[in-house]
Amino acid sequence: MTILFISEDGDPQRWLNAVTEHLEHLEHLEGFDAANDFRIWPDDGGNPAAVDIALVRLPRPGVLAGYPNLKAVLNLGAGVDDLLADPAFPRHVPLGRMVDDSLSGGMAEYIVHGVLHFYRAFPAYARGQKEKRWQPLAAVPDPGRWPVGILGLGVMGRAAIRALGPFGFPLLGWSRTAKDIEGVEVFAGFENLGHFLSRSRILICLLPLTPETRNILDRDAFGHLPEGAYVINAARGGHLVEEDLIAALDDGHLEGALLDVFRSEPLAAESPLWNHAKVIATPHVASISPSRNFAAEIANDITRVRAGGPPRHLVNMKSGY
Ligand code: NDP
Ligand code: OXD
Repeated sequence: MTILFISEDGDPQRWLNAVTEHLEHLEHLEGFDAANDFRIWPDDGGNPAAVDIALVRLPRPGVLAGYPNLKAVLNLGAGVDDLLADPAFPRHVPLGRMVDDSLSGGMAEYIVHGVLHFYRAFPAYARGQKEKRWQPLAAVPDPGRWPVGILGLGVMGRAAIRALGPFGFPLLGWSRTAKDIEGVEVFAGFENLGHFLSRSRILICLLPLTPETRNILDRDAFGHLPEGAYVINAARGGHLVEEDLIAALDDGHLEGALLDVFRSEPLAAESPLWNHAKVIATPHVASISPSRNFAAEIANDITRVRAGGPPRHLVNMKSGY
């Protein structure tokens, strides 16, 4: 039985280090011998039939289909859209994803930073500083007049909600299924999306990327947002129609955007988003992976899978998240 690490992430070594630095977690696994039972793709010496678990971070499309006896694929990240976009992905194999407190804690910090940045008018003060203009705003704004709408009420959305709770913003949430979350007005389904958007002064996207949610942040959605609204996208670049965002910022309907993810990453040098006066761009770092608990989480899942169970955070192949 062999664990295979496969990554074509921009920096696969970073991921490999995170796995191998903590091999002692794996060595606690019964019968696990790191020297023989852990392999790194591409590995032409090994027998593909011996591989029972694949640890993956952006594997090359088609690669996983070459391992006929997989008991699980464990994704070293939260989002699985890249994996499921591969037509050759072995859909009969249980797919687990990363969920842990340091990933969601990082996201919560990022979202709180973004919301406070816009609410406390930091973009205006940054412009003032450039122009050496001493111009305080008249008063601290009233958080009650800054409703924050969160698209996606899963692990990340709920972490953001918990972190935003103490600031007093009215909180709105949107998800596929109806739910009851204390202190949050929840809207469910596309039939209620327009109403949800029309109430959100700051819109935050924390949805998984699926065929239903692709391009959800488009001209139509921006049209529903109130005049002067802000957009934060920390989910996936495929949610956002970048030209529509730029148009809504340029015509003054939207006031600003904080973007962590892009349709193509790294963001191309010629992208107008780099220099747009109303855009803040960060390089996919809302949650910094690998997280602190990374290796322990993997070891936990490997133990479960080898005992015949599913990974702890199993992806639903039908819904795609
Ligand atoms: P979850 O699976 O825990 O939550 C997904 C949420 O989205 C659920 O509330 C779900 O609704 C909702 N949803 C899914 N499809 C729809 C739909 N069609 N209509 C309405 N709501 C929908 O995911 P996470 O919170 O863990 O992660 C979300 C995404 O965040 C990841 O997929 C990843 O792309 C991104 N991410 C980005 C990071 C970064 O560093 N920038 C780091 C980590 C994650 P319901 O509750 O009804 O099922
Ligand atoms: C992600 C992650 O899904 O880094 O973006 O975990």
